[in-house]
Amino acid sequence: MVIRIRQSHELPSSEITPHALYLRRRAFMAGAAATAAGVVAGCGARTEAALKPAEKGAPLAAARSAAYSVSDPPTSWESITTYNNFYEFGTDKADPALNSHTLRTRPWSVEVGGLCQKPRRFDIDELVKLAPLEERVYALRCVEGWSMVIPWIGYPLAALLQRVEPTGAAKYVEFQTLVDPEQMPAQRKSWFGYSLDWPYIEGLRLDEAMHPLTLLTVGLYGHVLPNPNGAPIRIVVPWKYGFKSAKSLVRIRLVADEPKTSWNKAAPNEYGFYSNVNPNVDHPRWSQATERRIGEFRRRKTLMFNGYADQVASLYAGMDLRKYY
Ligand SMILES: Nc1nc2c(c(=O)[nH]1)N[C@H]1C(S)=C(S)[C@@H](COP(=O)(O)O)O[C@H]1N2
Ligand SMILES: [Mo]
Repeated sequence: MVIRIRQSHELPSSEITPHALYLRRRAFMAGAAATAAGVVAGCGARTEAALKPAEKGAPLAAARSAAYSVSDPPTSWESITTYNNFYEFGTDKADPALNSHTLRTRPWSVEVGGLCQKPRRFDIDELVKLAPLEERVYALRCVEGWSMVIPWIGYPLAALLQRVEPTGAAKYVEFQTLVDPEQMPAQRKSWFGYSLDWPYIEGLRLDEAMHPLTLLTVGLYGHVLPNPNGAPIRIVVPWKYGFKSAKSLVRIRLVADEPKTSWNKAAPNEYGFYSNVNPNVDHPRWSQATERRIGEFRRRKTLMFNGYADQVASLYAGMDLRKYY
């Protein structure tokens, strides 16, 4: 039996760790009982540490884009930086805030390559200046059934992809997160005995990647991106479940075939490649009709494509969204 230790944390996380529970159960069934017991011990030790919101890093100036912002009030900095999914630092919501101080975000570079005319490596400080920064207040809907409203800073991924000139053979884009167990403790083999395969891989169809809503993201709330949110650079795809928005990217590749993405590999019947937010297609283990907006009391209805249907529905014209979930 796996016992959950309550975190000393303002948000009750008990009902909303289905990603983690799945992996935990899978590891358990594979005979990793000893490791599972270790998890409990580890959690107990960590509850001693106080959970603090991320310190604000360097300010990052960006004008708010009205056209690409929702009007809902943004979730607090504290919640956005202490209630995270970032499995490289552990599977509990508080783990990224407690453990991500070991991530070094300078020097940092991102290799952009694959099927393109001008593949190259970009230094992070060059990437931040590659296109005008905008603030965009986006809704984020996690597949687990909670949501936030987050004022990101970045620019469309399209601006970067155009620089490298994708060839006609490029049909998809693959995103890779850093692998470094020294910096990302949950990548150590000894950590839990269950987790995802590293690197964390996500992907989009090329037209999705080129859509103006798809944001290459380097900041949050007027400051550089804090570590728990995927510093120094991540992708944000607001009409898809949050796990599509891969953090701490080191590699972006243009490819011909649909990338083999981490969550899809872990549980293909639960997490499809597309993973568009869709209240009409339930997860095999729970309904997707409603969500809990962090900071609100009552659940609210989940909107088709997370409220971005006007802008993105045409990308999926003629596709059976039950098949391509
Ligand atoms: N590399 C990496 N990226 C990731 C994840 C992760 O575990 N590792 N979790 C995803 C999930 S499930 C969600 S909901 C969002 C959460 O983003 P946030 O913590 O900035 O709100 O990040 C996504 N990106
Ligand atoms: Mo998520």
